[in-house]
Amino acid sequence: MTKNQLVRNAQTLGIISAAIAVVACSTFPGGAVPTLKAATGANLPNCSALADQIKLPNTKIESSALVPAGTIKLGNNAVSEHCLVKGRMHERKGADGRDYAIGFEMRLPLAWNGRFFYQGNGGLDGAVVPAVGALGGGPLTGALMQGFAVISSDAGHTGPQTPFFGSEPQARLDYGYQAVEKLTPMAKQLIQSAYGKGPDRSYIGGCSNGGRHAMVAASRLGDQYDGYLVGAPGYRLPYAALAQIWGAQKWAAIATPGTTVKNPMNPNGTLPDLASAFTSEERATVSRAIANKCDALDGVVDGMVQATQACQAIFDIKKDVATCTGQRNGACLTETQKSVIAEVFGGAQTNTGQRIYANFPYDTGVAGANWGTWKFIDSLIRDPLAISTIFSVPPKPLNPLQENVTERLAMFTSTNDTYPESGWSLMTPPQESKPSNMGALRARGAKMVLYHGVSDAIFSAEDTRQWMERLSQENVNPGSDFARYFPVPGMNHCSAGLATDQFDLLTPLVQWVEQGIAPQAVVAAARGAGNAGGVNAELPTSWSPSRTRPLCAYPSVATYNGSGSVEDAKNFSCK
Ligand SMILES: [Ca+2]
Repeated sequence: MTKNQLVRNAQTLGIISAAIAVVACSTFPGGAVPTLKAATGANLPNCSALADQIKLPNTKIESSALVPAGTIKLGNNAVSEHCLVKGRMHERKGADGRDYAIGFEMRLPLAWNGRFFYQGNGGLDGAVVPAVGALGGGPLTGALMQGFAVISSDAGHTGPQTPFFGSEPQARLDYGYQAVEKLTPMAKQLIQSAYGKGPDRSYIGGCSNGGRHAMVAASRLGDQYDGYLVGAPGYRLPYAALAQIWGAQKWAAIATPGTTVKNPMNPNGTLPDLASAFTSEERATVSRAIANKCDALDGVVDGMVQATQACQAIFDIKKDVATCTGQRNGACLTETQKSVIAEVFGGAQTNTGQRIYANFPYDTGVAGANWGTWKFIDSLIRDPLAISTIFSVPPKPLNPLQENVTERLAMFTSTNDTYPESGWSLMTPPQESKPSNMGALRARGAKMVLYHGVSDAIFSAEDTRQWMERLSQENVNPGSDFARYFPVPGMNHCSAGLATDQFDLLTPLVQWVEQGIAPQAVVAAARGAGNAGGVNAELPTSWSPSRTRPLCAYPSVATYNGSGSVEDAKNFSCK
């Protein structure tokens, strides 16, 4: 079966599920969901004149210039000729005396498909990442290449202002959600001015903090976007970051005393070697133990554990990994290590038992380098900086290994005269724990597609799964007719790991919004030797370099059909 055939099969499944949803909708509140009218394209008549022509409130357009075809590539694929517009919104003097603005760029295809894509960027923002709307790990395609007009922004601060912008009251609000609120209507007006009509359909997407931006927009800007592509959403970012601090203290307690590693943020500095608590060899051992227990649950032993939920029910770190009888040798864990690992996977809690963040699923990608970097390095650098400057009221430095996480937790919901909005409020979607406010979005015909690496070490895939479950419990996703979640087994944070991490979930999202074709299975590829999007060097040599798998809408699982090559997605079905 070719990729197109698989997509067609998925479409058939989608039509069936859509039909079921229509039949069933009379029993659910809200009624049937509409399919929105498809976008129609237009051509860009002029690029260089735009900078002088476009006059928008609170906006300075700095330049507009043609970018020739092929100047930007994703993999071997050239982005066609387009117009690059650069500008700034809301230039101002900050309370800290620094100059702030919301820097942005828009890339406008000469042959436009009638759609707008807001590219949410990752990390702490602070950079206008090229507005190509790149999709999936090792991207081979993106929104710009597909004909969207794309915006990207720094979310209101520059790189040198990161993370200190977090103490400037307006800059932290812009980072949290207000930059998206301000840029969205501006971008639509700019598109109107450039093409002679505004976007017919609008989409927002990103991964990590970009996924958070999309998730927050679904809650705050439900009338502005028709499709939300939510990758590894750090939608409870302050809590995920605090869980990292809590975790660092757990690792530190069993790390080898006196060992250090280089501090990547400071060439002359060192950090405690938290990885000595759970070495890469030991993580590979745990990965193999998970595979030994769970690989066959999806019908084939292929080095991939697709049946994540079934695996959680049977994998037991204490029983399924050898216990060291003498010195640690990489192939076993001590009882103490097992206890700490179980505690970290079980999810961070305060010393009074209050849950700080979600648990993490056991999955083979625990062996990935990215997993270790997040747990053992970023927990000592990135997370403390973000917590101290952006999420806390008032801002207050912290030493990750000394911090009282219970006291810090209270600072996420506190306010004062300088910071009238709490860190929790500015970072998370309103009513994130009770997503019934998604009902209006659903009724309007908007759609959400979520994805998450099951072996993400910073934002837990379990947190995303639980959000989906809450949607169902509140009856705002009957028949999965509004939101669908695609876990990516083995994948670390947004890419990498023991995974097929190269995929395009935007195209199926557009088909769902504009054609009513609900996605059930989307083909993802491994990035083995020769992959144009960049090779994932951690893939086992036993895998074909071009292995493919369907990503399956939760709770269905990519299950082997019983015959045919295990390297080919066509021999798997979502069951
Ligand atoms: Ca398997």
